[in-house]
Amino acid sequence: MQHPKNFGTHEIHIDELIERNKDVDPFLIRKWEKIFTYSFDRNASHEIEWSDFYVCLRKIREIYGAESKQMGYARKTLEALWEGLQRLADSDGDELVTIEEWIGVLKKVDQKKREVPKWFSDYKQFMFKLFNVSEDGHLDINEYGIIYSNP
Ligand SMILES: [Ca+2]
Ligand SMILES: [Ca+2]
Repeated sequence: MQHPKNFGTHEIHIDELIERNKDVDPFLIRKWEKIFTYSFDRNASHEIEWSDFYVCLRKIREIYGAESKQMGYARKTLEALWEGLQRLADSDGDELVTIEEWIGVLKKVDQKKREVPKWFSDYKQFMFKLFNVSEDGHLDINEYGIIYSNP
């Protein structure tokens, strides 16, 4: 799999991010950075790119099989999610979403209505559907662990 040109060149310096975003509560910056790093940046490249979603897809293939319904659904949904995220966050169009671009998006959303972007809820809903969570809406931690364990 080909990586975008600047893949892996964006290190995250949390103090600098806080310094550069003085209009945002440092607590929020730290929180957003954690979401970025632990929920999305699956290959620890310090950017979000298609490979991060692909890691997830590969995991699903391992669990359910390449021809499974889950796999078909996951592929379609993850591709759409990645395209959505690019449109939303990748302001310089280099196929990498950096932490700066990420914070830029969340900043806008958070200040307007303190509501998560539609993209976020779509992603969460996707994970819910895929892993068949219990009806109270809480993700089964064991099922969640499968996908979020190390590749
Ligand atoms: Ca990444
Ligand atoms: Ca970018």
